[in-house]
Amino acid sequence: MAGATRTEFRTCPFCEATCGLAVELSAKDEVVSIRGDADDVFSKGFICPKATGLKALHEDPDRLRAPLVRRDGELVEATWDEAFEEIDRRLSPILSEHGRNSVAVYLGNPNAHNLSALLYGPVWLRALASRNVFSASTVDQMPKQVSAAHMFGAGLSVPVPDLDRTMYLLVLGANPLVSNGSLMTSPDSRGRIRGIRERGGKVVVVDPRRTRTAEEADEHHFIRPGTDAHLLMGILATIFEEGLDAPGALEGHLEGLDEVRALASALPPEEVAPACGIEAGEIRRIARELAGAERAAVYARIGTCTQEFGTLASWLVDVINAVTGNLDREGGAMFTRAAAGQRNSAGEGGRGKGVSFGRWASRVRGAPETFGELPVACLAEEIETPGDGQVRALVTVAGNPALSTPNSGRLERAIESLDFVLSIDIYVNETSRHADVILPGPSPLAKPHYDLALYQLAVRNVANYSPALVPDAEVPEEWRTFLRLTGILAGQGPAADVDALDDFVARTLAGREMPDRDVDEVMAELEPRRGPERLLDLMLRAGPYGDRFGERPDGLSLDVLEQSPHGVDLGPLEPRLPDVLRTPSGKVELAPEPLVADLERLHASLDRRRNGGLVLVGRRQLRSNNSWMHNLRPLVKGKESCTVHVHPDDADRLGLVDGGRARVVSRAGEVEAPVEVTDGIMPGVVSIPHGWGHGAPGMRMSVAAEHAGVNSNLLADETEIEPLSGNAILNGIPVELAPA
Ligand SMILES: Nc1nc2c(c(=O)[nH]1)N[C@H]1C(S)=C(S)[C@@H](COP(=O)(O)OP(=O)(O)OC[C@H]3O[C@@H](n4cnc5c(=O)[nH]c(N)nc54)[C@H](O)[C@@H]3O)O[C@H]1N2
Ligand SMILES: Nc1nc2c(c(=O)[nH]1)N[C@H]1C(S)=C(S)[C@@H](COP(=O)(O)OP(=O)(O)OC[C@H]3O[C@@H](n4cnc5c(=O)[nH]c(N)nc54)[C@H](O)[C@@H]3O)O[C@H]1N2
Ligand code: SF4
Ligand SMILES: [Mo]
Repeated sequence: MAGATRTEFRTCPFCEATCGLAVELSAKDEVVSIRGDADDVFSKGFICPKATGLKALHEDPDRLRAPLVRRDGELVEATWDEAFEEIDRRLSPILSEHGRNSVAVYLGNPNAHNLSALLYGPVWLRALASRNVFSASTVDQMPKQVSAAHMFGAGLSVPVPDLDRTMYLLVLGANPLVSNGSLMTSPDSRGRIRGIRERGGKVVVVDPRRTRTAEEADEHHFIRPGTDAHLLMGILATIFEEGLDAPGALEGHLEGLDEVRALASALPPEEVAPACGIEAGEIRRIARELAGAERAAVYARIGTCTQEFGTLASWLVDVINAVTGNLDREGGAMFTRAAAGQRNSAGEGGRGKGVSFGRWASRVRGAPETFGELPVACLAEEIETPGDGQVRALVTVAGNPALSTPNSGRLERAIESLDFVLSIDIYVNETSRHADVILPGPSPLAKPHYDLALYQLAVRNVANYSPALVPDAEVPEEWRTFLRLTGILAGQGPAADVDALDDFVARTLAGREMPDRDVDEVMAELEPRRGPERLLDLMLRAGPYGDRFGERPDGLSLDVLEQSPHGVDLGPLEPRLPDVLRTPSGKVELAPEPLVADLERLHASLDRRRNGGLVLVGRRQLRSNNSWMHNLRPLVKGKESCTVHVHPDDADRLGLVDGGRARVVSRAGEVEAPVEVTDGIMPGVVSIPHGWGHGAPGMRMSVAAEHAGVNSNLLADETEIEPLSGNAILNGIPVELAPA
């Protein structure tokens, strides 16, 4: 193809790493190539194989370009007006007859990467006012948010390891070389982790699988799934017992140090070792090396969250960081200071109201609310169980709960029984095939991008904005869709005045972000921007680096970011205590009462008999992203990857052979998958990746159907949740295997 091309720069929207891309476009706006942006201030040219999937996604003929409405049982194309009329016709009577809670919501992972959804999602949710809000958070990081809220007073006040300066990194239940980092925005995690070793530091990985990250580390320990809290208690106990605790300057900011010292003394390494499968002597050595390191950080992620003791494990990570003096210290675990939208930078710093949980509970199981949402493991029963408040309709936004949530077989059957389903989604997939109306969003290249959420967790303070690159004449940006939905939910009908609603949203935010300034004046300064760009400009300018509308002329604004296509580097992380705190005490709460109370469960688990049964864990794959990128041919080509990993000893015992097939059975369900025998997994543990199991009738994902795989969440048990966070237990599921 001859002809002139141009190169535009933008942030990859697919995962938390926020890599800079150089997108080469033809004169006709076709994507010619996608490479890493070598000048990106944060990623410096790094990308992973998923980035090139952006071209395939942009061009994917299966990606929806028009709304679909179910007519006579078939999903058929409709105009946007027809689709909104249908939503009003079907949804409004359910709301008026059965009340707000009769409509449930499920928000999926891509919402976290979507500027429209981050800014306008709360608007339509407020208009809906249902208590039945569910999201991917309760199959993911909710335990970490709950522990962070208890300790630091806000749910996104999650300390991140200062990867570029630490000298000792202990990683539990995370595989950043494949996932590219989570609750740790860190493009090129591999390079940054290698950097630790190159400067003479040490990396230790704790995982029931020998992952790519483990292979890059100095040391790897297999751990029995679900026992990270046990291990961390053993480490903490050693630190206190051997007098290695050294909070130093931090001590004045800590509350509850003596209490955690006493609690830890009951769980020394010798007590917890049999549960974890890691020897007591090794636990002690890890504790000594961690405490002895000049600068160290403990980092834990999804393997420690989606398990039986997720909130305890999440808490103990930060307790250890604190008592070793590594919390809020260079090279330790630090708080990012984001340029926009950060709760812990807003208003008066140093103390606050904290967060309260359990303000309401789920109707059937009585599971407490966290941050305004209920555990998605409860969704099926809320649909199935008759009575006042029964869920009769569902709105999914960028989510695929039919694959991604526990006992998804039961959930899918429940979804089929609903009176109305609206999916705001770009595919007809396992979930949206049950919808009555599907509203698509545009290609990622046709919308502006700014990582409002993920920059709050970055290992460096950065800001990078990408404008829409190629206009999409057919598909409106999602914020317009959300505001039209808001109109319906507010009883204004299907033809709401989107611009008037947007003005209202912007004025409200202006009042909140710039409380001391006249709203009309602030609004005038934001002219002529509209939609997410107006709100983002406002948040950037009001934020900690902002121009404050003239008060700080050199400060940040969207104008500045527009002139910086490779991003703006705001420097390395800096200590933020006590300003970052929003706890009522104004201290870091080391021993919050609900967490202390949950230790009883941990103690009780020590007596549990381990009778040689197998347990299932998941795993992420480099060229896959949860359930939704399997329709992109460049990412799925090659050998089938949805296999069950089995240790050779277990394979021998069970008569399983490499390349053969196994039937995997749990309380919730069963699947049959190809076997891969590998000593990269702990004996007694098997692993199946999640997000597979495609090809169901009615789906319109032709490539994914050719690479179907199996749905591991048919095996996960929806009846067991972690009590403090409501998080699903997706790792450590008891299973039985037999040759198929
Ligand atoms: N067993 C097991 N289960 C797991 C996990 C695990 O480790 N093990 N991990 C869990 C985790 S961490 C997560 S985050 C969840 C993810 O689970 P979900 O969030 O439920 O699902 P995804 O697979 O991310 O699906 C994303 C959906 O968004 C749609 N989509 C993509 N881009 C856009 C867009 O720009 N606009 C709109 N409107 N739609 C879009 C896709 O078509 C797809 O339907 O899965 C969880 N489930
Ligand atoms: N390529 C790719 N990247 C992704 C995604 C993807 O699907 N594909 N998904 C994105 C999403 S939504 C998220 S949330 C992040 C998650 O990012 P990570 O948290 O890094 O996720 P995983 O790679 O699944 O790593 C979890 C590890 O925990 C281990 N594990 C399981 N159970 C236990 C346990 O009980 N204890 C311990 N210590 N370890 C355990 C597993 O073996 C696995 O290696 O990744 C994001 N990035
Ligand atoms: S690591 Fe994540 S952000 Fe970076 S290129 Fe890959 S998918 Fe995109
Ligand atoms: Mo996730």
